[in-house]
Amino acid sequence: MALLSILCYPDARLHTVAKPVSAFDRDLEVLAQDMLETMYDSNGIGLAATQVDVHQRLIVMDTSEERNAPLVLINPELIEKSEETLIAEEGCLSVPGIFDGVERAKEIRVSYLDLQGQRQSLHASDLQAVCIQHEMDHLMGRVFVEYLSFLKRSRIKSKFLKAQRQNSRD
Ligand code: K1U
Ligand code: ZN
Repeated sequence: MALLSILCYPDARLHTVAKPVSAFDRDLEVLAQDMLETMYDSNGIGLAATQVDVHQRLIVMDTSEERNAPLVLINPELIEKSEETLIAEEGCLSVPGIFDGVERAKEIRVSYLDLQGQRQSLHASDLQAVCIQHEMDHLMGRVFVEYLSFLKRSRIKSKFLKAQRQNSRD
Protein backbone atom coordinates (compact mmCIF):
# COMPACT_ATOMS: atom_id res chain seq x y z
CA MET A 1 0.00 0.00 0.00
CA ALA A 2 1.16 3.55 -0.66
CA LEU A 3 0.24 7.11 0.09
CA LEU A 4 -0.45 9.06 -3.10
CA SER A 5 0.27 12.71 -3.64
CA ILE A 6 -2.81 14.95 -3.95
CA LEU A 7 -2.96 17.69 -6.60
CA CYS A 8 -3.44 21.15 -5.13
CA TYR A 9 -5.73 23.87 -6.56
CA PRO A 10 -5.23 25.66 -8.97
CA ASP A 11 -3.36 22.80 -10.68
CA ALA A 12 -4.73 22.59 -14.24
CA ARG A 13 -4.81 18.77 -14.04
CA LEU A 14 -7.76 19.08 -11.62
CA HIS A 15 -9.83 20.21 -14.62
CA THR A 16 -9.28 17.00 -16.60
CA VAL A 17 -12.46 15.05 -17.44
CA ALA A 18 -11.99 11.41 -16.33
CA LYS A 19 -12.60 8.46 -18.66
CA PRO A 20 -14.66 5.39 -17.73
CA VAL A 21 -12.78 2.49 -16.13
CA SER A 22 -12.62 -0.47 -18.53
CA ALA A 23 -10.15 -2.88 -16.86
CA PHE A 24 -11.22 -4.52 -13.59
CA ASP A 25 -7.82 -5.90 -12.68
CA ARG A 26 -5.24 -6.01 -9.88
CA ASP A 27 -3.97 -2.50 -10.80
CA LEU A 28 -7.46 -1.08 -10.18
CA GLU A 29 -7.64 -2.84 -6.77
CA VAL A 30 -4.24 -1.44 -5.78
CA LEU A 31 -5.26 2.07 -6.91
CA ALA A 32 -8.50 1.88 -4.86
CA GLN A 33 -6.61 0.64 -1.76
CA ASP A 34 -3.95 3.36 -2.13
CA MET A 35 -6.66 6.02 -2.54
CA LEU A 36 -8.46 4.80 0.59
CA GLU A 37 -5.20 4.84 2.55
CA THR A 38 -4.46 8.36 1.28
CA MET A 39 -8.00 9.54 2.17
CA TYR A 40 -7.83 8.11 5.73
CA ASP A 41 -4.31 9.47 6.23
CA SER A 42 -5.52 12.97 5.22
CA ASN A 43 -8.66 12.73 7.43
CA GLY A 44 -10.85 13.10 4.36
CA ILE A 45 -14.29 11.58 3.82
CA GLY A 46 -13.82 11.14 0.07
CA LEU A 47 -11.25 11.21 -2.72
CA ALA A 48 -11.60 11.15 -6.50
CA ALA A 49 -8.96 9.58 -8.78
CA THR A 50 -8.59 12.98 -10.50
CA GLN A 51 -7.09 14.36 -7.27
CA VAL A 52 -4.23 11.83 -7.45
CA ASP A 53 -3.68 12.58 -11.15
CA VAL A 54 -5.39 9.41 -12.39
CA HIS A 55 -8.06 10.39 -14.91
CA GLN A 56 -10.42 7.43 -14.56
CA ARG A 57 -13.96 7.44 -13.13
CA LEU A 58 -13.20 6.10 -9.65
CA ILE A 59 -14.03 7.52 -6.25
CA VAL A 60 -13.49 6.27 -2.71
CA MET A 61 -15.30 7.47 0.38
CA ASP A 62 -16.16 6.79 4.00
CA THR A 63 -18.66 9.09 5.71
CA SER A 64 -19.17 6.79 8.72
CA GLU A 65 -18.39 8.18 12.17
CA GLU A 66 -16.36 5.08 13.01
CA ARG A 67 -14.31 5.41 9.78
CA ASN A 68 -14.85 1.71 9.11
CA ALA A 69 -17.18 1.71 6.08
CA PRO A 70 -15.03 2.24 2.96
CA LEU A 71 -16.85 2.50 -0.36
CA VAL A 72 -15.37 2.29 -3.86
CA LEU A 73 -17.55 3.65 -6.67
CA ILE A 74 -16.45 2.97 -10.25
CA ASN A 75 -18.07 4.70 -13.25
CA PRO A 76 -20.70 6.31 -10.99
CA GLU A 77 -23.83 7.74 -12.62
CA LEU A 78 -26.37 9.96 -10.90
CA ILE A 79 -29.74 8.41 -11.67
CA GLU A 80 -32.03 10.38 -9.34
CA LYS A 81 -31.74 13.51 -7.28
CA SER A 82 -34.22 15.13 -4.93
CA GLU A 83 -35.63 18.58 -5.59
CA GLU A 84 -34.96 19.32 -1.95
CA THR A 85 -31.51 20.80 -1.49
CA LEU A 86 -29.26 21.58 1.42
CA ILE A 87 -26.33 23.91 1.90
CA ALA A 88 -23.49 22.04 3.59
CA GLU A 89 -20.05 23.28 4.52
CA GLU A 90 -17.64 21.62 2.09
CA GLY A 91 -13.92 21.18 2.22
CA CYS A 92 -11.52 19.64 -0.27
CA LEU A 93 -8.19 17.89 0.17
CA SER A 94 -7.06 19.70 -3.02
CA VAL A 95 -7.96 23.10 -1.51
CA PRO A 96 -6.66 22.64 2.06
CA GLY A 97 -7.95 24.99 4.74
CA ILE A 98 -10.86 26.37 2.68
CA PHE A 99 -14.43 25.57 3.77
CA ASP A 100 -17.61 27.09 2.37
CA GLY A 101 -21.28 26.32 1.81
CA VAL A 102 -22.44 24.78 -1.47
CA GLU A 103 -26.04 23.97 -2.40
CA ARG A 104 -26.54 20.32 -3.39
CA ALA A 105 -29.41 17.83 -3.73
CA LYS A 106 -30.25 16.42 -0.28
CA GLU A 107 -30.89 12.89 -1.58
CA ILE A 108 -29.54 11.05 -4.59
CA ARG A 109 -29.48 7.60 -6.13
CA VAL A 110 -26.27 6.59 -7.82
CA SER A 111 -25.54 3.57 -9.99
CA TYR A 112 -21.93 2.33 -10.09
CA LEU A 113 -19.70 -0.70 -10.56
CA ASP A 114 -17.84 -2.33 -7.68
CA LEU A 115 -14.26 -3.64 -7.89
CA GLN A 116 -15.57 -6.93 -9.36
CA GLY A 117 -17.33 -5.01 -12.14
CA GLN A 118 -20.78 -5.77 -10.66
CA ARG A 119 -23.47 -3.08 -10.97
CA GLN A 120 -24.64 -1.64 -7.67
CA SER A 121 -27.09 1.07 -6.66
CA LEU A 122 -26.86 3.33 -3.64
CA HIS A 123 -29.39 5.71 -2.12
CA ALA A 124 -27.54 8.46 -0.24
CA SER A 125 -28.68 11.44 1.81
CA ASP A 126 -27.18 14.41 3.64
CA LEU A 127 -23.37 14.23 4.10
CA GLN A 128 -22.99 11.05 2.03
CA ALA A 129 -25.03 12.58 -0.83
CA VAL A 130 -23.03 15.82 -0.61
CA CYS A 131 -19.75 13.89 -0.66
CA ILE A 132 -20.74 11.80 -3.71
CA GLN A 133 -21.81 14.95 -5.64
CA HIS A 134 -18.52 16.68 -4.68
CA GLU A 135 -16.44 13.66 -5.81
CA MET A 136 -18.43 13.22 -9.05
CA ASP A 137 -17.72 16.88 -9.80
CA HIS A 138 -13.98 16.11 -9.49
CA LEU A 139 -14.40 13.40 -12.15
CA MET A 140 -15.88 16.08 -14.44
CA GLY A 141 -12.90 18.37 -13.76
CA ARG A 142 -14.88 20.62 -11.42
CA VAL A 143 -13.61 21.86 -8.03
CA PHE A 144 -16.08 23.05 -5.36
CA VAL A 145 -14.62 26.59 -5.28
CA GLU A 146 -16.14 27.05 -8.76
CA TYR A 147 -19.54 27.32 -7.02
CA LEU A 148 -18.34 30.26 -4.93
CA SER A 149 -18.52 33.90 -5.96
CA PHE A 150 -15.96 35.28 -8.41
CA LEU A 151 -14.45 37.37 -5.61
CA LYS A 152 -14.06 34.44 -3.18
CA ARG A 153 -12.61 32.22 -5.94
CA SER A 154 -10.12 34.91 -6.98
CA ARG A 155 -8.96 35.34 -3.39
CA ILE A 156 -8.54 31.57 -2.94
CA LYS A 157 -6.65 31.27 -6.23
CA SER A 158 -4.28 34.14 -5.34
CA LYS A 159 -3.64 32.64 -1.90
CA PHE A 160 -2.68 29.25 -3.36
CA LEU A 161 -0.59 30.74 -6.20
CA LYS A 162 1.30 32.85 -3.64
CA ALA A 163 1.95 29.78 -1.44
CA GLN A 164 3.14 27.86 -4.53
CA ARG A 165 5.59 30.63 -5.45
CA GLN A 166 6.85 30.74 -1.86
CA ASN A 167 7.33 26.94 -1.77
CA SER A 168 9.25 26.93 -5.05
CA ARG A 169 11.63 29.60 -3.62
CA ASP A 170 12.30 27.63 -0.37
O1 K1U B 1 -11.14 16.49 -1.43
C1 K1U B 1 -12.10 15.77 -1.35
O2 K1U B 1 -12.77 15.52 -2.32
C2 K1U B 1 -12.45 15.19 0.00
C3 K1U B 1 -13.40 16.07 0.79
C4 K1U B 1 -14.81 15.54 0.65
C5 K1U B 1 -15.91 16.40 1.14
C6 K1U B 1 -15.94 16.96 2.40
C7 K1U B 1 -17.00 17.73 2.82
C8 K1U B 1 -18.06 17.92 1.99
C9 K1U B 1 -18.04 17.38 0.73
C10 K1U B 1 -16.97 16.61 0.30
C11 K1U B 1 -12.97 16.03 2.24
O3 K1U B 1 -12.93 15.01 2.85
S1 K1U B 1 -12.54 17.52 2.97
C12 K1U B 1 -12.03 17.19 4.61
C13 K1U B 1 -13.04 16.68 5.57
O4 K1U B 1 -12.76 15.67 6.16
C14 K1U B 1 -14.35 17.29 5.85
C15 K1U B 1 -14.65 18.61 5.63
C16 K1U B 1 -15.90 19.13 5.92
C17 K1U B 1 -16.88 18.32 6.45
C18 K1U B 1 -16.60 16.99 6.69
C19 K1U B 1 -15.33 16.48 6.40
ZN1 ZN C 1 -12.52 17.69 -3.29
